Amino acid sequence: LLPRQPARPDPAQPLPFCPERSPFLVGPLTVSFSRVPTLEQIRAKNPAVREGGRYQPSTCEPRSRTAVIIPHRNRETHLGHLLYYLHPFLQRQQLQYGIYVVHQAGNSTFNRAKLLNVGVKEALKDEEWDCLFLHDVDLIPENDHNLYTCDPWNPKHVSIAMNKFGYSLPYPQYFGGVSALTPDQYMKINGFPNEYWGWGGEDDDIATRVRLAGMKIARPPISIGHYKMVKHKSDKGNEENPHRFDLLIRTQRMWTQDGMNSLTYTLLAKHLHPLYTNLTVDIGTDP
Ligand code: UD2
Ligand code: MN
Repeated sequence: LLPRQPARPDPAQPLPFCPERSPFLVGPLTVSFSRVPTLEQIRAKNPAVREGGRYQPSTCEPRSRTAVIIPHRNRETHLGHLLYYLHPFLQRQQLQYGIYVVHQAGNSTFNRAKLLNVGVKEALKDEEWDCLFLHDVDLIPENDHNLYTCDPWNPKHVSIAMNKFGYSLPYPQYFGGVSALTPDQYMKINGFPNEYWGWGGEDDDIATRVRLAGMKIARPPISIGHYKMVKHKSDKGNEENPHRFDLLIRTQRMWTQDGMNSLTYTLLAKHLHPLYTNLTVDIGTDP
């Protein structure tokens, strides 16, 4: 007589929800940039990640489907560090997730906020994501209790304590680095501004949009929102935006006209890399 086989989950039966608190969380993490992992090494450590950088838990129904959207150009080393830490981090949180890298084509001035709008638009064509994580490529979360889920009521600013600022919030309205919005919240603020070319200002514009749309900024506890930023110099093609203060004066007038409802771009390529979905996009040039 053969021993009875353990019951396989019946594909017709819905899986139970994942527990409210994942049993795999470990809390504070040690993050080091001394070695740059190769993409092969990262793949080998994350065998359950599917093409396009997608994952979902096999034994339970995730409590959030989260898209991580990363604006990118010419930061391959940083991308390696981020993917190395982020894939296991998100799997320990038992999330369904996808990672999108939005790559600005060409050499004209960089535009972080517009790239994020493109990422949101494209990601929502793939899946009904519950939560959008807008994520600098060079910021690594240092505590996995920092859940990559959204606040149901308010846009969440997540990278609140960075090594770069002595692990404290630099100023109350600060919204740079990593933030998380539901698609509804994202549309309610008309997305991010498209008109900030070069470094700076766009994050403060977004914080103002949140307020003007009648919401507040949610934040995780300061002890949990820890991030380590890879040290870097300022990039060629992302010089300080000299117009940022003029633009910030106009946010109140402009936010309903400049954003998701005025977004134009050309998607040049969409490639399902084993560890992320790469979107290469022509977003035009600084006028
Ligand atoms: C701060 C904010 C950032 C943004 C920026 C002003 C923090 C931690 N972050 O970042 O969210 O508000 O100020 O615009 O305070 N990038 C590329 N290639 C480039 C240039 C930029 O990939 O050539 C991407 C990359 O994801 C990078 C992000 O844009 O992390 C922000 O640029 P940054 O890291 O140079 O600016 P930083 O650290 O002052
Ligand atoms: Mn940075």
